[in-house]
Amino acid sequence: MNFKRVPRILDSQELMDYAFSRASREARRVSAPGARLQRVKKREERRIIIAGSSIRRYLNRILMRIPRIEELTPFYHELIETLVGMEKFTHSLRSLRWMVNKIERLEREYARKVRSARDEDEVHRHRKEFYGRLASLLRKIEPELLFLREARERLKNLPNVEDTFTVVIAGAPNVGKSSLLRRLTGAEPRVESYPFTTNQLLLGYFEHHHKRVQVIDTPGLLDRSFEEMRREEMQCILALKHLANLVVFLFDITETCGYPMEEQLRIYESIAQSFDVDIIPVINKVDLLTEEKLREARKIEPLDRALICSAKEGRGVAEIIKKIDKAMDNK
Ligand SMILES: Nc1nc2c(ncn2[C@@H]2O[C@H](COP(=O)(O)OP(=O)(O)O)[C@@H](O)[C@H]2O)c(=O)[nH]1
Ligand SMILES: [Mg+2]
Repeated sequence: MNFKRVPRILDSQELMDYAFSRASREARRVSAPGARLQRVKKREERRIIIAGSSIRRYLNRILMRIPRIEELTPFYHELIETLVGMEKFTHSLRSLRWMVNKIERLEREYARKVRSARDEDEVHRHRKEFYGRLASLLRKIEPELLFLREARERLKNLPNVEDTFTVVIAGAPNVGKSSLLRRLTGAEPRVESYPFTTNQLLLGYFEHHHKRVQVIDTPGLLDRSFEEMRREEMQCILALKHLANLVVFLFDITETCGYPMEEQLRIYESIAQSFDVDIIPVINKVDLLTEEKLREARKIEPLDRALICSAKEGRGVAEIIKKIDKAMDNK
């Protein structure tokens, strides 16, 4: 899934300049034997074909390099819907396809007219008329071209995620999400930007029983309750739910993260309500905990069934992997 490969989208004027100047350049090289009229015809026919086909080729390149809508995962589908609107997007692509066919027909029609013209004046008249019709066709798709130009800008920096079993780590800031990600995947995460926000996604991978697992940490995204979010931001965040097969939600009952349990539980609720996958609650920083404190915390739902771990020391991480493995089997 990559919009970076889509070439810069030219507007109708730029497209015409490009096509007409190529056509003149190439037509000058035409040298046909025989009578002057034959030569003029050959040259003008060439101009028509080069002008039309260079526009068609350019539009086809765009169409080919834009990721296929039918192959988009629900995650990207949702992001495109939020960022540019899926309906307008598919409409614009349809217009481009229509334009390619239309130009091809026009090209053939006018090439034929030029070939059967009776004198030079007629040849030039047909060629000029073709240019005029081509220009007005291109002006017709100007709104679609401008829309696609803007869409490309917005979509070229979408995060690169894999379509594989995905665990999203959530929880308040400083509870240990990034530490756990590093523990699980044994590496520094890859960083990807996330649209509409200044936030990033951190991605890591591990293999368990020959199955590949993608682990995502979402600093600044899934670490607060959703009440205070802007609409677009919210929608982008909700796109994450299409990505997640499982959520690991970290609690820090020592509250050294700076967020009281009340707030942490509120964030948990937000996520439980908007993600329809299993959430594994995990109490982190167990190395700082007394038995007493842990017993006390266990009285609150969902901590009663939480796993315990220390992302710092590695304790309990194997149990989290076991749970992930079980969730993969049930998928
Ligand atoms: N004592 C202890 N500290 C931890 C543990 N996990 C994370 N930390 C510390 O908590 C702070 C925040 O961790 P980080 O992984 O950046 O949290 P995030 O903001 O949720 O990604 C860092 O100083 C970590 O070293 C743990 O299990 N035990
Ligand atoms: Mg972090």
